[in-house]
Amino acid sequence: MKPILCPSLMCADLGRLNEEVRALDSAGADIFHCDIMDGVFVPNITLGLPDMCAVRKATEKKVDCHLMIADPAEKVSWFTQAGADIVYVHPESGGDTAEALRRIRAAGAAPGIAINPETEPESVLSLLPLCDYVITMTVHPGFAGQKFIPETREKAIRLARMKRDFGFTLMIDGACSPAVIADLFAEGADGFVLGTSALFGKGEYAQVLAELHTQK
Ligand code: S6P
Ligand code: MG
Repeated sequence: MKPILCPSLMCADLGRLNEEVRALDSAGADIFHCDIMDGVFVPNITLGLPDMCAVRKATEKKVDCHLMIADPAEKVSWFTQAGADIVYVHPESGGDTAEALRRIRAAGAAPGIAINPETEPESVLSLLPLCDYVITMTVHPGFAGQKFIPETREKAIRLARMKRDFGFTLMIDGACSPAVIADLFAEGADGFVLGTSALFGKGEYAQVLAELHTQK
């Protein structure tokens, strides 16, 4: 089994988004990660719906939307209708998270939650049966280029053990360096969001992704 590698497109050259996605696709990327922010739930705004649509047009591979927006239940359909394969919502962002997850599934996409560094998995247990994917954030949501928060490692390992009971795919987002990927893949995480710590600015995409795919 190889780690699932998900380039974070907010870290790509957005002036050449179509070319970037096509280059990453042929270089071996597995899922394209779109960070959608509203400046309310997090103090930043990055990609929006038109960017996600442009990504969708550029690849046949899976596209995910990591929604960092307040009260997402009313808005998940914008992203499922635009062709997102996976939609993540934050239980910390308000509104009815279970309803958001049900709407994502009803629209034919895979539902997921993304949890903040401070959120304990035990506090979202009732949501886990509704999820195909879980992202555990290893930085505070909002910005690329942050430092890995060491306390999140133990939680990622705990979540990896919980996969047996709930059957979700576990993804790690935030400061995923090659060392973090090697460590947490060995501990049972399935996939990693790749930003400035492992992919962008690190050389040829094909070579970087091939090396990251080669984990024991
Ligand atoms: C942050 C966002 C992430 C970042 C990614 C950047 O809110 O959810 O997906 O884009 O973590 O990676 P890096 O390696 O620069 O931390
Ligand atoms: Mg993200």
